[in-house]
Amino acid sequence: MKKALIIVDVQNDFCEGGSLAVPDANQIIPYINLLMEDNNYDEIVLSQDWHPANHKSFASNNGRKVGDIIKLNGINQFMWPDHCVQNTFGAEFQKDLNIEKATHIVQKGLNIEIDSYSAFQDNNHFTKTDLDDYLKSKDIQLVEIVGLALDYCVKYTCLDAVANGYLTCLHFNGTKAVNAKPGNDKETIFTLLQNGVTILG
Ligand code: VGL
Ligand code: ZN
Repeated sequence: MKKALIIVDVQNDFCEGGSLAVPDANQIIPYINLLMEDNNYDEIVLSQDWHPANHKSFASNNGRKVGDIIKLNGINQFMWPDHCVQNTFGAEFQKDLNIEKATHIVQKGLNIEIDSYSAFQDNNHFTKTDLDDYLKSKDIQLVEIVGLALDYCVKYTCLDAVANGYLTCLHFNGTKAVNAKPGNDKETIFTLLQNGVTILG
């Protein structure tokens, strides 16, 4: 059975010092590097949040405060700080992540009207990225998922991986949540388990 590692959004803005820093994000990087050394993944995919500067998920582009929730094309949209703007340092992969073995990059969040947490599709389910077609073309049946942030992009990437028919595993040591409220990790893991995701150490 062919297997892929999907590394979600390990980019400067989500890491230490970034504009949307995930607490302890940098701790997962050595773990992810070891996974790539120790396993013979058939494919290693990097997802990259890649927003235009005028993206409507940014509070600054709506005259809102970070943390507000607005309706965007009929669905709730959390207002984020500006982050992962195309061709900026914040959007680059964190330098300690070993990206040499990556075989494919999926960029998401390019449409200013719709956010995209999942690496497979946008939040409105209007447009798919090329990730599913890519993995199917390579005969991948099992995906292991790591990256940032557990409660947003990692969660929705895991759920879509199951929905698209992959045996789906999340490495708990390879992910961190942006919302550090007590019980948040447990709640996310519970949802993932209920939906058929296997949680690994
Ligand atoms: C993410 C919020 C906004 C993520 C991306 O990678 O989890 N979170 N954009
Ligand atoms: Zn984003």
